Amino acid sequence: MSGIITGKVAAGATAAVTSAVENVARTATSLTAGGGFVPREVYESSTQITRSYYLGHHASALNKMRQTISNVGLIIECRDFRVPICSWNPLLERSLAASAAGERSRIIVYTKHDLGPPSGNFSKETSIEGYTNGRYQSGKDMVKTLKKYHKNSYTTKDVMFLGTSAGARSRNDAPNNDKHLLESIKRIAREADSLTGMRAMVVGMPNSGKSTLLNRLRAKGMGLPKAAQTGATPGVTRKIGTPVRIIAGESADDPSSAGLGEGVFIMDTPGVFIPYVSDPEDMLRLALVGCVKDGVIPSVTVADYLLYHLNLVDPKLYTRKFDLGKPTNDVHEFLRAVATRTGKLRKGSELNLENAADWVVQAWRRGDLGRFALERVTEETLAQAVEKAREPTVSISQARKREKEQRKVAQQLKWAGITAPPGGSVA
Ligand SMILES: Nc1nc2c(ncn2[C@@H]2O[C@H](COP(=O)(O)OP(=O)(O)OP(=O)(O)O)[C@@H](O)[C@H]2O)c(=O)[nH]1
Ligand SMILES: [Mg+2]
Repeated sequence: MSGIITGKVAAGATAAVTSAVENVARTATSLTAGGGFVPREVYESSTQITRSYYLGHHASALNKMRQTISNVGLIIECRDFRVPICSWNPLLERSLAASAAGERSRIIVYTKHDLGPPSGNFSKETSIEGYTNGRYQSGKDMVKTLKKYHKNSYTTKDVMFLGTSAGARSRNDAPNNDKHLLESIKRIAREADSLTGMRAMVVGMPNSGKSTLLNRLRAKGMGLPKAAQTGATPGVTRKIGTPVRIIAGESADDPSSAGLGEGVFIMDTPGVFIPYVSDPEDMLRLALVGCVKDGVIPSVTVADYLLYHLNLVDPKLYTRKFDLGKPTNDVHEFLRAVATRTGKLRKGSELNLENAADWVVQAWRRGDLGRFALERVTEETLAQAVEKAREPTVSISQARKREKEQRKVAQQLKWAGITAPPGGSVA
């Protein structure tokens, strides 16, 4: 199958990517030569970065979901609040939207809100440069823009922002919207008005928090224990789950249950990735949040992308923590400091930069190195994403062929003394 990557492809790209990172780091260091620190304004992603993580079980899960969908009245789609645009999977949406009765109802849940930018006035976060100088969007602004945007959709019945209290800094910060979400699901079930109740399916990209959401709804709605396995790596759920009840059926003792039939059941599904990610920076974003299995993109490259953001948000987030006298754009200098501080050593006391890279990425994912989103949501960026999704799905082999041709053109331009724009060789 052309759309499915193998470990070999990922491994083959590793050497090229590492050397690309070295190039970026060298260029960036020279920027600081004049004195004050200048962060990289643009991330020059290598075009050699693996651009897919569409695995065999993603394709077969999607097929099974298509077969099961006719019984499903509601899709609950999870997206990661830190990457609200690139964690949208248009393929999933296109495959599951239609029903015999027309477009199927949908609720969009932005998960991991607690790991995204702060919504309120928190002294610690508001002293962060990236928020005061407007370079990074506040959580409040992101929520407002996304809510307004989804209001225009006929099938999107609700938009919710959820976080877990584990990462929360205040009550506002991890909005406990489970109750609101259950109310919304009940409303849709009543509209469906089926004697047998309603079936909902929770879908989304890998590791976006689908199983966690199912467990939360079951706990809140039925007071029942965890039904789905969860975990910090993508690919924990491999099969479509059996429907589990999250809302009780109609009962004569409870007038508020009228119209719910047998109640509401929800099915967990495996995360499904996009067949091909055209923008290499999107692939880095998805790798950094943990939607792509660690190792598909070399950890040093992912750490370099994190460093790029840390420098733009506020270098203080890491300089103090890792005893670096001054900020740096050089990922190796950064990782040497991380390795020294955290004791990531190889035999013979040599610093282990790969382990340091893994460690620092995990620290950011836990919310220990600043909380910020990797994309800005505006009417323009949202419209661009919709435009991009309209492009026909390209298979990996088609995309590789296209890139090869574009690289050839870029090389010819270079020989002719014409410089192509950074990243310009990729469609
Ligand atoms: N901080 C925080 N962590 C979350 C949130 N939701 C989920 N997680 C964590 O994210 C990780 C992935 O959660 P899962 O529910 O397993 O994700 P999934 O979408 O089912 O993943 P796959 O089945 O692998 O596709 C777990 O470590 C969860 O604890 C959230 O809102 N905030
Ligand atoms: Mg899961």
